[in-house]
Amino acid sequence: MMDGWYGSGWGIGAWVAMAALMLIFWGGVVTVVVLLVRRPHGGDGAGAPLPPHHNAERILHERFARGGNRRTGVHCPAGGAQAPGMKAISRRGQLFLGIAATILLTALSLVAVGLFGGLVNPGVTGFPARNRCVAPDLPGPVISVSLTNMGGPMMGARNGGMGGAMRMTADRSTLAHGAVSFLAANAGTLSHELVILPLAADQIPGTRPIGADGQIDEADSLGEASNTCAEGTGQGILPGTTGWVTVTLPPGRYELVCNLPGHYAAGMYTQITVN
Ligand SMILES: [Cu+2]
Repeated sequence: MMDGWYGSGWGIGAWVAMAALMLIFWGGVVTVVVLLVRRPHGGDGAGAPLPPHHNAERILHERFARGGNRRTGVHCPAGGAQAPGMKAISRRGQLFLGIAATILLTALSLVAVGLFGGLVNPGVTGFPARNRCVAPDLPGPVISVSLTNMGGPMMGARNGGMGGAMRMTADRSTLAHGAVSFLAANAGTLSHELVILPLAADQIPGTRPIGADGQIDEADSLGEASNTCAEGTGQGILPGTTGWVTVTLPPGRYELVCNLPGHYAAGMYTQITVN
């Protein structure tokens, strides 16, 4: 359900805006080309001297006029300005060709941007079709959790000092006890995960002691989503993809964390309350 646009670096609005800009751009290019090609064929322009860059074309036509007619059937009018074949395309035909060329160029540009973006930053900028995560129908209420980080790949490589650089946000903070599913979408540029830890009565989220390895103790984990495009435990949720997990939670407070080295310290935690 939450595949495709969710977690993609570009929203649908950005793609629509880019498509519109490309349409305008290519429309302009095609219009200019059509005008340049058509200009010498204007009805009363036949007598006007041709600009230097048309010399080659004129020579060609003079050659056709001298010896080409009998063999090729190509005919050039006295003005010598009409290209062979061009006269066969009507004004409406030119308009149609111009529109078709504009649409084709726009489509090719969008495909190129989508493929190029996907290659440069897999799963983040590419077309939604590249994001193959389609979560099955998950049991119970489904909490959508967003995993994000700002900045480049260096961010979070070391523990500490990056407070606020990473975020974990859930689309709700309270829910009823029982079976619940967490759907974690990685909208960042690094791998992330979602681990569910119980919070003691007086425990404040974000204050767990952090070890020398940049991680917190997750021995009492109730479940985790750290599998790319799959359920449960794995090697981390890759950028632009999702992972999910279903757990049964008794009433209480819980802390959702990302326990990849340095990420908890950088701010990847949030609290939920089960009633
Ligand atoms: Cu993380």
